[in-house]
Amino acid sequence: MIQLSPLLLLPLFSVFNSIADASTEYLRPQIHLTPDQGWMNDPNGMFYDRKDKLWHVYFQHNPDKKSIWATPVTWGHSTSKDLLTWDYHGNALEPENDDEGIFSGSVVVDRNNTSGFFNDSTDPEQRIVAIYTNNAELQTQEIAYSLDKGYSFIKYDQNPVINVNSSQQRDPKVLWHDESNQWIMVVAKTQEFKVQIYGSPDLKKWDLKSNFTSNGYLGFQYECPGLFKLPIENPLNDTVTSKWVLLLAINPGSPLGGSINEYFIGDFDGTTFHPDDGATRFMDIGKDFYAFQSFDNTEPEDGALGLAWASNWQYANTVPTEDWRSSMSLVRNYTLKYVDVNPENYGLTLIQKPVYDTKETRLNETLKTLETINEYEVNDLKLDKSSFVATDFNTERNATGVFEFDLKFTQTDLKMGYSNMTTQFGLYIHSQTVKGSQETLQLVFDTLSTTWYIDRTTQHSFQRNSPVFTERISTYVEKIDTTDQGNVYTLYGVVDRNILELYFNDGSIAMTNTFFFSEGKIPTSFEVVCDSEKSFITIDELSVRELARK
Ligand code: KTE
Repeated sequence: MIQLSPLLLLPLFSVFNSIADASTEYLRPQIHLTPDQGWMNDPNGMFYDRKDKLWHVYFQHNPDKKSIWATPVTWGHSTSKDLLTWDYHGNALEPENDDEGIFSGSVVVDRNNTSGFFNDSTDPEQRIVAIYTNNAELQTQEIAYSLDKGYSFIKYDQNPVINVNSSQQRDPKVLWHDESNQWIMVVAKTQEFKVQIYGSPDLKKWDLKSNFTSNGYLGFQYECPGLFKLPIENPLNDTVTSKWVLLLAINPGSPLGGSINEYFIGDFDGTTFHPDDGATRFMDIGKDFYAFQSFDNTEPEDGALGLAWASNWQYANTVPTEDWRSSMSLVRNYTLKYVDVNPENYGLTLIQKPVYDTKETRLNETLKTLETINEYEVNDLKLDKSSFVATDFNTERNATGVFEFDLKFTQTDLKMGYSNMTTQFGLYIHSQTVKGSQETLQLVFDTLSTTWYIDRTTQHSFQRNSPVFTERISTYVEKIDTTDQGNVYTLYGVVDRNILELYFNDGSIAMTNTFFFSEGKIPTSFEVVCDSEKSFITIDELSVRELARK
């Protein structure tokens, strides 16, 4: 019996898929970054060009049509003015040999020319230096500089800048540390569970300062570390108004299966990161948020901006899109905030909110790239089984499959949680009807467990064949307020063709998951459902906006 290696099976598997759904462009998100063609994973080298007001994202890429992770791994490159629509520029960095990879890394703006790569012909705001892992026999850290604002790079002729004779040191994220007047690099010594912290005056000479070791949920290996200082939205006093956050990714081994990002809150002194406690905190408790990276060179006072790869190594190579695979999450703004973790604990947590042309920023002329083509609102509704709450959008015209929604509700009967009969209410996101069938993405609140879950079961053959594509994913959510009516919760969500991003309680819990309707179906309508004769939920506010790009 010929033993087929898993990698060999992949193309076979994807051939079956393509028979099932000839064109898969209907699954391509419209306001999330995707590769025009080919494979995408980790975001790399993200920076904001303040002079041209242009956002740059590089990403792990293989532009050929197989759309699976394979060498040569390159840095693909896209730019955006509005963080929603992206222009693809092909490869910005390529390995010397086709069986090698330019693995993950970061970019810094070296405005004071500490590297010596630049002269006056390059605007200080556009002195771009990339720091990345060269993956060959060994994994070594290299640097390259750009003289054309980041579209092409010249590799440093004394590379590598760090070589520890290992095949498992990768993913350097570099930042300027004002307080100690040096470049700081966090890089993963993956299977030793170390985030190594190096310092440098010039991006060329690096000294190992410390190791952040064996913290958090270990999984199989650490990957893609990060480090940034975040403002506290509601400081307890006027002395501690910001904290440092160290980020890392683990894959495989997430408690949800596959890949996940975690973070630690603490202090950084230019040498060592000191976590405030031993807790493991996950950045996003969905299955499709990995290898997060923050932008370099943004205005720090409002928080850090960043995004993650919206997929999971458990099934990234087999998701049913053919000419391209995967997307990034929306760009999110990151801050810290004290919240009621539970009735007896008031603690700091990461707050994340999508940064794009939302209803708040719609007045901001520079981000006028989205328009609301359909709007639905319902307020102060005591929901029960007899309620009929559904958008009445005209689905015959060309639906966009892109929505944002806001929900604020009060659980008015708290006793419901103590019976053995659970009661549920939820948002059903329906597709249009194709050949007599409609598909639904369910978002349900279960009173017995005071839990939100999504059910992303669809009719797509991919899901029948992918046992680890978990179909129900849940999270508990603490109430955000209590009134004399009951416990109050809020939820903001964005659904965009094949991705659902949920932000509970003003961004204190985030959950990102992809889903795959079949046969050309896209999200076109919302319905609020409830299974209880006796009302236990009041919909205080629900608004649904169908969005279109101008
Ligand atoms: C890739 O499977 C390996 O060889 C890792 O688990 C994936 O590694 C390579 O992707 C990451 C980074 O650590 C690498 O730099 C990059 C994380 O494409 O997704």
